[in-house]
Amino acid sequence: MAPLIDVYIGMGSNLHEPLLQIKEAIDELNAHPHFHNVKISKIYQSKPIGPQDQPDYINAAAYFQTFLGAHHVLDELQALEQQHGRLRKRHWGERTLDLDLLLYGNAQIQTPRLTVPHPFMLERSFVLFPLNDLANDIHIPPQHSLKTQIANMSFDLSPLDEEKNPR
Ligand code: A4P
Ligand code: MG
Repeated sequence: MAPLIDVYIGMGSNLHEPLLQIKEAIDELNAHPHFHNVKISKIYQSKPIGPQDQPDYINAAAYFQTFLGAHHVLDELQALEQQHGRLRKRHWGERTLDLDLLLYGNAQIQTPRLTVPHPFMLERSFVLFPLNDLANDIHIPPQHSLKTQIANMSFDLSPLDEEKNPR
């Protein structure tokens, strides 16, 4: 039987009521038949990385376990993005819902469709601080630790108020 794999994903939105997009995505992850033991980070607001003439982002991270293969997980995440009518106007530009597969167990994957760990995660505070809410002993293959990576990173996110946070 396929092993149960620990998966971490990043979530981002900066169009069409971003907070609502993220909350709905959280509900969809929780309801997903192949995603087990779902946990969600705090929800943050962040300044855009990339083009600056776009709205601020809402970001969060999620953990779940799955028996699905990595490409199958990507299919499921892209299907959720599509359900949110995902618009992709430009590279690193505004979007209704972006779900990035950050870590799939300890795997290193490089195929035309999928690069894991996600290629830009190491330098992105809006990815690493939410991940740190989920677990602080995360290993980022091949040789990074989340703890060391965030030690020298400035905390430039704004956590949303508790009442806006789902959990
Ligand atoms: N793909 C390859 N590897 C992966 C992976 N690990 N996870 C492929 C997800 N997809 C992966 O994705 C393009 C293709 O990448 C997919 O078809 C998949 O097969 P995309 O999300 O449509 O790409 P994109 O939008 O053109 O660019 P990119 O580089 O993925 O954008 P990012 O990196 O997702 O960055 N600022 C703040 N503050 N917060 C944000 O959330 N997000 C972005 C987008 C820019 N600035 C931001 C934020
Ligand atoms: Mg993406």
